[in-house]
Amino acid sequence: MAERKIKKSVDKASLDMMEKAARDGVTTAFDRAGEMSQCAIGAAGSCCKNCGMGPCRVLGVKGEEEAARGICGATAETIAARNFIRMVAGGAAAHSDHGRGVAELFLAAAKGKAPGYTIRDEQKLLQLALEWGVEIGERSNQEIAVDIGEIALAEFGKQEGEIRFLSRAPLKRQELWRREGVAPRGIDREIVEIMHRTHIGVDQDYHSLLKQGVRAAIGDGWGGSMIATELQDILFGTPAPVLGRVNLGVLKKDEVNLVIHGHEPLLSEVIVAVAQDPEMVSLAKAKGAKGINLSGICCTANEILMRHGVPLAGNFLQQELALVTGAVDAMVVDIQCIMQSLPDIAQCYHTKIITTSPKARIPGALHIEFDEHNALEGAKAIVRTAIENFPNRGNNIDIPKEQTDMVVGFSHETINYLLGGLFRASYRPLNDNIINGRIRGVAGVVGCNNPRTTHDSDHTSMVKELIKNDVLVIQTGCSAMAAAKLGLMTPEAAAKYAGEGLASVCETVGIPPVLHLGSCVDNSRILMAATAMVKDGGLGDDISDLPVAGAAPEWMSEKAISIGQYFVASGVFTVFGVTWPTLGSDEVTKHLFTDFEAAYGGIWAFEPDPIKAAHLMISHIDKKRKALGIDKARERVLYDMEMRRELESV
Ligand code: SF4
Ligand code: MSK
Repeated sequence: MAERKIKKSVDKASLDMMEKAARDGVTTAFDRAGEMSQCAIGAAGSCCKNCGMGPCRVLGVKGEEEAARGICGATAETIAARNFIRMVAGGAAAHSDHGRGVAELFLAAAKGKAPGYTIRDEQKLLQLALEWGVEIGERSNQEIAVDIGEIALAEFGKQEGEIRFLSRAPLKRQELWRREGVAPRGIDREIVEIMHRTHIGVDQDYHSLLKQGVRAAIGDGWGGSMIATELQDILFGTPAPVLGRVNLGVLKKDEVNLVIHGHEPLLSEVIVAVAQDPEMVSLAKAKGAKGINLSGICCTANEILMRHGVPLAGNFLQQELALVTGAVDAMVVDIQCIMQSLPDIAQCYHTKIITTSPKARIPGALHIEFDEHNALEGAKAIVRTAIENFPNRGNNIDIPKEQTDMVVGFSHETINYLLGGLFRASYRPLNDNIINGRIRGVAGVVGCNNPRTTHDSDHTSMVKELIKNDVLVIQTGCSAMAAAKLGLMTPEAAAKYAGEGLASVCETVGIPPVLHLGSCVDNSRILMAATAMVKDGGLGDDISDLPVAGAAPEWMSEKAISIGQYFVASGVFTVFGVTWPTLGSDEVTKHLFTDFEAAYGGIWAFEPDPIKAAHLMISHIDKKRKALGIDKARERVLYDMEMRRELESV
């Protein structure tokens, strides 16, 4: 086995389970990453396999011959740009098909065809009705919701005009998108157009290809993902602050452990209710367990954590390790980020792997298909399967002790309320504290784990560096879980890790210095938070004027590329770590890293060192502060009693 040059993880629970996996003869992604040498040509975006004449490799690396063009004549620029926007298409499709699934369930629920689902956030339903021009009058919530569901579904297949949520963006941003020709017409259309343009012999100008990538990514962030977030909030409730816990220590030795994994919380919402059903709890007790313990992995977990406080067992690279504990009686998965190795690993223990989506089948897994018309029965069958498997546990059980408290549930609405209060909900206090320099800026740190770098290390190093420098951090996805494991999502973390200015604001408002905003599709909440900051005034008139930055230090999925691209297209400086998929073309890389700023006000950057990357973000934030004329304010952040009293009154 090849020796890894990096540490596998900074998380003790994960390291302990890797050791147990080795003792048990189980191979995980950490081992496979060590064994699998990475193809430098593919990693740089210089391998094209878009037709049967190829694959064509067009990058010269040590020991490799350089070919200037593919057989069809495609240049290194064309190939890198095509590969890059195909990643955007993959990511945008994943988020958006999730959004479509939510819209379909939403419509079925509104029509009374999905028993067990109801409207939980009436206020948000009515707000959306007003926004979309849906008649409210004397109509019932169900009638209004039918119209909303139909409009939402139509957004995916729309052929002309613009997707509706673009009108949420600052006016200047909307004008920019129209001027640049990147306002998406329909969510699906822009994704399909990427697949068309990147077919052999179609679009062969990297500028034009990358522009279509921008258009499809905007359709993800301001379209498919935003629809998913909005409709999930209406259907399942908008998250509000709730206590949670994270890490493998949340698994329980004496209870039935059912782990929920994936991204689409449609069925999991019902599983949460069923697991509390006295009939199910009695059944668990009859099988010798003390109860039923739900926990989660990846973003379905983030969803049910934010809404119900269900604990997180771990992030992407901990999915296999959860099984290695020997204590998971069933793992139910829906879509995205699910490793095909799970059923094989499950065979070494007693775990049942249950797939539920017709779009995500895995050989060796038990399939209990999600049926929105009968979700309750499906959820009961899943919970029962876990319970009945409890007595089959062997003796080879080792649950790590590690688990950390966290406060989660910072939806855009919650931040608004916490900062401004019930009667004057606004982002004004945040803007004021940015203007007076107590908060230097805001950073969105998101994305995956990647075993090509040390698990959780880049996330936590970057986040600590940012908050130490008075940058408020907002997070989603697996990155949020990494920070939470270190204890960064508790109010106490402000005094321990944050700079004096940020800490003083956090202590006054009672928030952690690192806010958990939810799942991958909830990156749309970050877009809404940035827009609210612009609309509250004092920080320019576009997202690109704000002292904000984005990052995905341990990214691996195509979804992360799509998210990064819509951050950039929305005017945000965005830095990725680990690897960068266009390094095979200097021109394409320069276009993304430099030229994009003139067009979109946001740019990409690549920096695998998380501390250096944090300082790129801080420099960008300082550049924006200077442009706004608020850079001087930072110099007087020395607190006398008067300033503290002023802060208390904010
Ligand atoms: Fe090679 Fe062109 Fe075919 Fe790509 S599309 S595999 S570069 S011949
Ligand atoms: S789950 S896309 S590994 S964040 Fe959303 Fe984590 Fe990345 Fe999947």
